[in-house]
Amino acid sequence: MSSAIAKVHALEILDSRGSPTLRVSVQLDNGVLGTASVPSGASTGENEAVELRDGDKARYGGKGVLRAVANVNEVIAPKLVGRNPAQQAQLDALMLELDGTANKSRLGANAILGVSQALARAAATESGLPLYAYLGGPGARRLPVPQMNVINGGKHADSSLDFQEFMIVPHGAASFSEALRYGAETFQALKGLLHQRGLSTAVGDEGGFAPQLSGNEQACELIVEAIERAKLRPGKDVSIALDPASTSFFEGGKYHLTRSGQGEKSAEQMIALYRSWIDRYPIVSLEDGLAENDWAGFRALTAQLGDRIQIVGDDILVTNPIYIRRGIAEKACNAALIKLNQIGTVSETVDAIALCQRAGWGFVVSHRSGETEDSFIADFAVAMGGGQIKTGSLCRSERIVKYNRLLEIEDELGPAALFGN
Ligand code: 2PG
Ligand code: MG
Repeated sequence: MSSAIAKVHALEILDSRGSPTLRVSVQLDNGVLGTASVPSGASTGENEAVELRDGDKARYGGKGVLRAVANVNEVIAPKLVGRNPAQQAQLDALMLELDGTANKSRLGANAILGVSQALARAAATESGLPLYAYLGGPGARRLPVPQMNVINGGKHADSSLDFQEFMIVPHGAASFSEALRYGAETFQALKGLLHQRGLSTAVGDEGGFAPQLSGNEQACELIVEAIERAKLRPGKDVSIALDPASTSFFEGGKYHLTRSGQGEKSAEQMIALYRSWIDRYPIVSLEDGLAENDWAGFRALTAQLGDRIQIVGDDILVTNPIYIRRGIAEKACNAALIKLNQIGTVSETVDAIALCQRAGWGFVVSHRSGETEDSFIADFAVAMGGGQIKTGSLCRSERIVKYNRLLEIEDELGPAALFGN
């Protein structure tokens, strides 16, 4: 006899930016407990599922989540009590039905996701399996190559950079733990380099440095130098991934590189810029190189550069099967960023990934810029087996907790562990 859900309870907690979010716990009648905390983005896509906030300016500047908390405790919980926690798909569908909107705006995707993830945790514990094995089955053993955001700009930092994320990708390592070391050593080398040049080593939202550089390109130069300083080989041991998050500087049909003083550019000019960078720097992946509604631009970008690097859609696809299907049909990208809270349930996220897999696309399981001490995505990345994760820099515990969880999983798998894609 499997255990039934006895209690579902949500609490308002704070995320890594000090903004409110939810923690949800699901308790079973045999005492097993599963908890999950919900992340929050800053550079959000307009088609993401709705993060329900109170709008009451008297609390947290309107960012409180007490309505979402109440939706869990008063609307969702009574419907889940007595149900079997292992019925993830049915329970996720039940919450969608309770919500009744296309974008989860009634109950809030934050409320629904917290419950969905806590259910998975409780069911995993109940079944005696670690989360990655419960969600991924007995074959789940592929540790992901991390995209580590070591220089922050855009909406994540007050730096001089228009582009949001300059990441290092230690794909040349033989194992996850070795890759983590490559990343951490490059991060420390970069710190030394910035310090030496009199540049700030203060960090942005995802723990990457946020210096005042002369332009976006200088970030790539510094990273290559840091990789070499760490006695690693650029392009062989460690490469570069970019997430310009271009939606955030797109206005009136143009890309405005205002902060760096590079003026305004058309989609074609942006593609030319990326091509020139790819020629000169070891770039392997480009996420949101163009804005979320620039489908024509994305098609051109993928047609021109998609055979050289991974073209990842984040804001344009929002982990939503509707947009991923369109992206596949139009060849707008060749990979998707996967964020559970963009779509709002574990089941729908798994569906989104299945679409990518069937199309031969890559996918990158990702954190948000506002995170918590929850390491769910580490297990989720191994469960889904795509071989890629993006979870921030090599400092700040809300980022490191994911890396440390991956180390634990690697250790547990022992020689069965695989690395990369
Ligand atoms: C992104 C994310 C995560 P945010 O654009 O990929 O790095 O940022 O969570 O602010 O949307
Ligand atoms: Mg992005």
